[in-house]
Amino acid sequence: MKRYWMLCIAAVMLLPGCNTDTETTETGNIRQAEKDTASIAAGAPEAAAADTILQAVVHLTLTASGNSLEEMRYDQDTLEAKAGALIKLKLINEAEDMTMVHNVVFTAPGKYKMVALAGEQLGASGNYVPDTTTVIASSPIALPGQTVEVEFTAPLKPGNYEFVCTYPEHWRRMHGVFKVK
Ligand SMILES: [Cu+2]
Repeated sequence: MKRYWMLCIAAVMLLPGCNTDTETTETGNIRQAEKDTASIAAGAPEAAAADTILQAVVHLTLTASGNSLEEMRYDQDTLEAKAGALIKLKLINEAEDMTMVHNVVFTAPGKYKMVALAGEQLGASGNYVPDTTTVIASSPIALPGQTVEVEFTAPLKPGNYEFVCTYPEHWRRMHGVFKVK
């Protein structure tokens, strides 16, 4: 009986060491969970490939303004990101005129006009975004005064990709270069 109690005391004395181990494990699990969330948010196979390194996150804001076809514009003609980064882009539509409906669609190099014309053909029922591999990502439509968001993984291959508003006729003034480095 005496021996049994001795063992219990020894076990209690060892406990602080055990606690430290538990904390370390928990922190590890939390980090793993964050990583998983980032991969799911990106929703792309590239994200899974980058699983061992934390994916870089780039926050971008693009503002659309102007109240006519002649004045409408994005505030930037160039956006930049590292290859494979998780892009979190906000599109702010500052227009007040109800015809100024915008989106932002990221396309393969040299394809912005082709994608915009295909989107125009689809019309509102297709959200003005064609289902093609030349489209990398697209935001929802932002009505005047609205802000919308889009999240996607930047291409792994560096290059001068493009972005465009695919609402009918808007590609003429609303497009730019998406530099992936
Ligand atoms: Cu537009």
